[in-house]
Amino acid sequence: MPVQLYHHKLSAPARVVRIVAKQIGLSLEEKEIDLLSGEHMKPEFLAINPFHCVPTLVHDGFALWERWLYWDSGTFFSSLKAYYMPAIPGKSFQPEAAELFKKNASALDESLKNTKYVAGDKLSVADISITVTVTLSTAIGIDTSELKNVQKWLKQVETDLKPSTWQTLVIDPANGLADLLKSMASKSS
Ligand SMILES: N[C@@H](CCC(=O)N[C@@H](CS)C(=O)NCC(=O)O)C(=O)O
Repeated sequence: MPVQLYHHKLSAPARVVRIVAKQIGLSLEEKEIDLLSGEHMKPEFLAINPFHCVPTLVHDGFALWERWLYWDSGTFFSSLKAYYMPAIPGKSFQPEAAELFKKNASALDESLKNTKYVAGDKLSVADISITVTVTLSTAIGIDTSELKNVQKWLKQVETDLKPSTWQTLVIDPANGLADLLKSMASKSS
C-alpha cells in the first residue's frame, strides 16, 4: 500500500514533505486537497485529520500530520501567546486570539477521544508540554472546562506526575504568570 500524501501544490509545509520524499526516494500517492474551496473542512478529510491541515500522510490507515510537540510550539502555545503577549508591554489581551486558541483546544479534545495520551497510550513529553499550555490558558481565564476529553486527560497527567509536581511546577507558576499578566493588562485600561 503506497504512502498517501494529502497536500496542496502551493502549501509551503506540504512542499517540504514532497521535497524530502524525492530526496529519500519515497514514492508518494499525492492527493491534492482544494483548500480554497474548503475541501479540508469536509467530514471525509476531518475524519483523517481533525486539525484539517496539509500536509497529512496516510499509510495503512495510520494518519500522520505535524507531531504534537511541533503543534504545541507552532500552533497551540503560539495562539495562547498571541492572546497574552500584548499585555506585557501594558496593552490589553487579544480576544480574537483566545477564540483561535479555543478552536485549537477543541481539535485537541476531538483527538483525545481516540487516545489516552496525545501521542497514543503512553505519557510523553508532548503531554507535559501541552498540559503546561492548557493550564496556563485556564489560569489566564480562557475557559475550556466544557472539553471533557481534555479535562479527563489533564486529570490523567496530574495523576502520572510525581507528587507535588502538579502543584509546584504546573499550577502555581501558571497562576503566578496569570496574576502578573492581569496586573500589567489592567494598568493599560
Ligand atoms: N505546522 C503545520 C502547518 C500546516 C498548515 O498550516 N497547512 C496549511 C496549508 S499551508 C493548511 O492546511 N491550512 C488549512 C487549515 O489549517 O485549516 C505543518 O507544518 O504541517
